[in-house]
Amino acid sequence: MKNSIIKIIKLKEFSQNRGLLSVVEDQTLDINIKRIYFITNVLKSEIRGHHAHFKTIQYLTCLSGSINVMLDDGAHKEEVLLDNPSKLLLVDKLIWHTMEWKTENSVLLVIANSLFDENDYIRNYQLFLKKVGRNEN
Ligand code: T46
Repeated sequence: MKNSIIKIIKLKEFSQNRGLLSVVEDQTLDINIKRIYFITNVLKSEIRGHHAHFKTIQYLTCLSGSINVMLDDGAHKEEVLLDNPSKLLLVDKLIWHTMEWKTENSVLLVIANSLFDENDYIRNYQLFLKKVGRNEN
């Protein structure tokens, strides 16, 4: 049986009556962090992503609200709901991904191992399938 594409890291968390504190430390991740970005002000049902990266490896977490992430390695598709800031989802290179905002104004935080480079994006699904050695028919 094939391994799941979904790899979740559970963050160390400190929950008291003052709220929830979650920690990402250098050793939590298998990457050297080069960039952090966050996506805010998104309407409910909006779908973003629709691409893969040649080299970039990322970790996604939903800081507030809920976002459904679909991952596709060219052979299998899997979905995971990010609805908890203590869950970090690994999105490896050469994984086609889309993110659907299940709740308006959910906040997506992304930790990446590269600086932004548009040439690292594969935005055409057929090219993606070719790159991962699959052809759709
Ligand atoms: C990803 C998912 C999870 C920059 O100029 N610098 C940056 O660091 C980023 C991330 C984006 N941009 C520009 C590129 C586009 O002109 O911001 C614009 C919107 O980017 P995009 O349409 O790719 O956004 P999403 O939400 O579809 O994808 C983003 C990341 O771009 C992508 O790498 O994996 O979040």
